[in-house]
Amino acid sequence: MSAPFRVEVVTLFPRMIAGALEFGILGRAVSRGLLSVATEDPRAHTSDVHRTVDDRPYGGGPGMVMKVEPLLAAIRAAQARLPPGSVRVLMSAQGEPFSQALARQFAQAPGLLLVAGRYEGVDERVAQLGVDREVSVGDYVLSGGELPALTVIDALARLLPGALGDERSNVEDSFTEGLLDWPHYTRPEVFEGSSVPPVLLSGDHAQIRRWRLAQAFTRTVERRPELLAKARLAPETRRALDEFLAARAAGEEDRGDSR
Ligand code: 9D3
Repeated sequence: MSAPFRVEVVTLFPRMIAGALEFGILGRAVSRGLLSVATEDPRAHTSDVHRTVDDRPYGGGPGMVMKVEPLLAAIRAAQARLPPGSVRVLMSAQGEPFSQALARQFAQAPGLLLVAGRYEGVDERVAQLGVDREVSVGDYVLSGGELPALTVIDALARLLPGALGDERSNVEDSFTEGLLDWPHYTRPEVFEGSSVPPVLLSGDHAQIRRWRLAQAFTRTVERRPELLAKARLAPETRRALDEFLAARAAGEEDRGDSR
């Protein structure tokens, strides 16, 4: 058995990280030895009686800024436990957008160090001296970098060989990667007057595959058209999409805006 993928998280709230690692696929990846996550608390790298990790911003203004010394010391302590060449990432609303492509990149690295900030921000010298890149999980305001760090860990863990148990999940994903999912149903067949699409009960697996693909195409075109351009599709899926789009474009005049 190979060594686990190692992640270090620098955080003032280590229990936020530890708690999330108990559950689901993440929990199983850890208990199976595929993933190992450790934390380093900057507060352990203070020397004053108050264990100060924040201070007032130069230039004034509201809020506090995370001090550079405890944060850099924590980063260096965590880095020392990781293999050389591990990627160091500051979770930051100013960072590049996180994506499946970045998750794939990180999963290929020897190890990963994630820095989660709190307060109004971290001293810019942490970004300059302590990390290799900055990553955001989306354009909304959170209270700190812990949930973003967990988002990265979760996406990465799913890519580790053996993490999903059923490896088909990742293989099947690869056919429609970058598209929105099709609708899912389970029993009962009718619920409050709403029925399961008959094709799913037909037992005709070729038909079911076609229906699901068409649903994925329709939803993606209608909800997230920008995804289509960068979707990494298998050649057969790409061909089916081109046919779908051609048919849709041809049908557009009679259909108008009523869809
Ligand atoms: C504009 C003034 N501040 C908002 C009241 C800026 C701000 C400070 C600290 C915004 C967010 C945060 C804490 N956020 C993160 O550490 C964070 C984050 C996020 O908020 N959104 C998306 N991705 C990330 S990664 C880290």
